[in-house]
Amino acid sequence: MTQRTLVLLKPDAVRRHLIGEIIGRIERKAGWTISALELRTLDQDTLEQHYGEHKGKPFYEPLVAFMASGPVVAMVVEGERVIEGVRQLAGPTDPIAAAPGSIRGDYGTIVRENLIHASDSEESAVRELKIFFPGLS
Ligand code: IDP
Repeated sequence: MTQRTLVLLKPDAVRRHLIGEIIGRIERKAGWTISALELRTLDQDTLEQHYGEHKGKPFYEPLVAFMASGPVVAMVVEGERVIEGVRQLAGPTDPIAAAPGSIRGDYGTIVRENLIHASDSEESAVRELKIFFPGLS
């Protein structure tokens, strides 16, 4: 089942010089391809669209401020079961609960600054890819 997913390497990953490490892990999974990649500072409108489901939650405003605090790497990754697969590579939202070997488990300690976003379903992937890469066919 070939799929496409949206991956964001968050501002903490860029600031900590971890993007090569994280991209390398994704690239080395057999058959997965990075088909678009861009370093970009996100504006409020994009972040509101992307994280709209969390609006009103206590972590929403600090999350948006953090996500706008520096550039992110936005990527389209394609391949076999890539939506589930990148979520597995990332690990759970809380990096302390994430297993060693996962990206969040290896590099994170703070729930907000958890290095990576990856679409969590086919429906989210379609919605998020339209926000970040509207030109994709
Ligand atoms: P996910 O990124 O693992 O899919 P979501 O629940 O969609 O997790 O939350 C989006 C992002 O919001 C998380 O990746 C994290 O950066 C932040 N976040 C989620 N829950 C909390 C929290 O309880 N405190 C602070 N930040 C949070």
